[in-house]
Amino acid sequence: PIMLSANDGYKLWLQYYPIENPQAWQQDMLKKVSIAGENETLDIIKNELNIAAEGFFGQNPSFSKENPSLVIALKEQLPSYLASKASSKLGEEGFHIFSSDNQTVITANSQFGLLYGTFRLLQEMQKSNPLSETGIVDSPKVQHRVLNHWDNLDRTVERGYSGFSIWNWHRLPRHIDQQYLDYARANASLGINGTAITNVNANALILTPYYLEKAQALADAFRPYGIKLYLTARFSSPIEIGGLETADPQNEAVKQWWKDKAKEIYEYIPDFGGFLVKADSEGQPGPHNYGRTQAEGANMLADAVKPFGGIVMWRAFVYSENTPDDRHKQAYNEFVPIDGEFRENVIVQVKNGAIDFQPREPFHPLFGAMPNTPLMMEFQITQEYLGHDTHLAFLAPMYEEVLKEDTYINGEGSEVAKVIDGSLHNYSLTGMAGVANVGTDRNWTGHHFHQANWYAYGKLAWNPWESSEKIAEDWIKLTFTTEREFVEPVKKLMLNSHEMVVNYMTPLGIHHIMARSHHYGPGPWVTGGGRADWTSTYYHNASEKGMGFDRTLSGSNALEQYTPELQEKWGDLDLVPEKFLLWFHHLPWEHQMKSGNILWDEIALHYQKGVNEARENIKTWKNLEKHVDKYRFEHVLSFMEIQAEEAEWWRDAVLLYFGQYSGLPLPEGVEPPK
Ligand code: GCW
Repeated sequence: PIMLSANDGYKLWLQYYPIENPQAWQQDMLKKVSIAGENETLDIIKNELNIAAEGFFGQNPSFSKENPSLVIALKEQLPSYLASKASSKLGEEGFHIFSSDNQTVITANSQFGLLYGTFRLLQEMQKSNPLSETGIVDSPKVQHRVLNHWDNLDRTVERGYSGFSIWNWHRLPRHIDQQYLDYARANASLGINGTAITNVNANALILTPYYLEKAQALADAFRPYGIKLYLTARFSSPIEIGGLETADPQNEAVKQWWKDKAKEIYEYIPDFGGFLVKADSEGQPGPHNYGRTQAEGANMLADAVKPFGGIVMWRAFVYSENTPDDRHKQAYNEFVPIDGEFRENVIVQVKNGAIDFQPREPFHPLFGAMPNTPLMMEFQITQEYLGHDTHLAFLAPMYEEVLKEDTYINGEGSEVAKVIDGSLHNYSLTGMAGVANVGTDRNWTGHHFHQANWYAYGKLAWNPWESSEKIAEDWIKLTFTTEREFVEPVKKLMLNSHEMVVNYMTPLGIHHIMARSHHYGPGPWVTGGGRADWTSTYYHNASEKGMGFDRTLSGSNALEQYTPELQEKWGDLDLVPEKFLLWFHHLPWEHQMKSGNILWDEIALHYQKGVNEARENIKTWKNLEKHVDKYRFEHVLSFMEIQAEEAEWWRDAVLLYFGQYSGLPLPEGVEPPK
């Protein structure tokens, strides 16, 4: 049996493991540190330097103003000869790390800039990257970098696979658990500056004094880390907790109720970030209940928080079973006509794809289509449709694929990332949300490697142009070791892992064929009974004639929601990337693929490929045993074995099911089902 050790993963990417044979610059830098001023954030910085120096070199820095090796100060506090060397482009949250004579300087315009700079410097040290001549100048490209917790007040987590909610409502507000601070610290180390702590399928009770007191305690704990707190607002709250008869956004009493509620919240939390809202979707109440638009609903809440500087993040995940149209088209149809009707402090939060966090989706057609309304990205970090906790899937390549896709809205070079950083339409508000995968598991995220998805989200929210390769490499070095023999194979494995999952779950544009409601494992057979748009057959349309969702002119024509450049490319069988083939087209089983195979064979070979890759990962990992502590080694191995076994389950289930329709034998190289 293995005893739990310090390496149970709790320390995430902040391991600060000993630096072997440290170079002089590494050791010297943390010897004598001068920190200008005193406040809680500076205390956090000090603490961080202590933990890091202890971990790296087994020694603590001395904090002194005399001859410091490291100077941490706001720009305005620096002596002029240093201030003149600091970049003038730091903004509110950016930082500059540079060397001058024998000193290293971290400077910024705010405490939080200093905090981010400190974390960055420590990360560079752990990676043994010496500072370049110019040092590091960096600032976030997105304003609101927010985690969304789908955490319920009873501590269950919707789509959460890493234990229970870390918010212990029973002990709050009096007990502030160390885990809250560790959570805030981990976020700050990535530059995440907001957290919406409650489920978007919201419980109105969170807005009552009993819970506001608890939320206040969390907000107080997070504040020195630069993290703002947001709450989800249930649209029917005025009825449920306010005693009103309606929640109609045009009703004066309702408007006043929200204004009073906002005022009350700001008494508890003076820097409250604002509301996150899911309305008119999957049974949630919303403005539709009163014949009002999404803008009318959002604006009412926006007016309420406006006097206090709050914002409303209004989700575009609006679709209804009563709309005969392809679900793919509904959000676009609903929101594009009201572009420009939202208040200035509303940002519309759009999932990366039009359906729902599938292993692969083309980008959501709303990106680029609302030049007059700020849009923010919503990525899912938790793996609802990607094997939950046990299937290793590094999601940065999936996020990157969406961010770097060209919308062509203002001609070539109109990437989704430019919608998100605001540059394409000059948005005054920008943001990115990540649906958190954090829970009470000792290692926070279930699978050790899924810590990397939290990390990746943070890095991409800071800079949507960051590459997944860099993210993977940095994360591995910070979390495990800098040894090349470990870093290279693990990086390769991670970078391929999302595609591997696509291969054994939903290759070639197949989507939403997971088992019903829990979405774990295959369920292509899920038909009828309940909502059509929650069944697999709605999406794959398999029959003797073939399979796929025809979204071209002959079908739902969802393609029309994209620019002509993309319509041309994705609508044309010769041009459409095969990864989107069955997303946009319904094709016969004998359709000729680029490889020369027919569609059926190609599908089968993808499933087999996914299985082979999952098996291969086990071998790769076993070869790396000597580089990893026993606990993490065994934990990851055990999950990889589950994954390989379940990749087979996927392959067998899906091929047996579709095989009934294709009536074709499995091609050579595909193992017969067990
Ligand atoms: O992905 C789907 C999930 C729901 C979720 C919903 C949403 C919070 O199956 O559990 O509800 O999306 O994003 O609102």
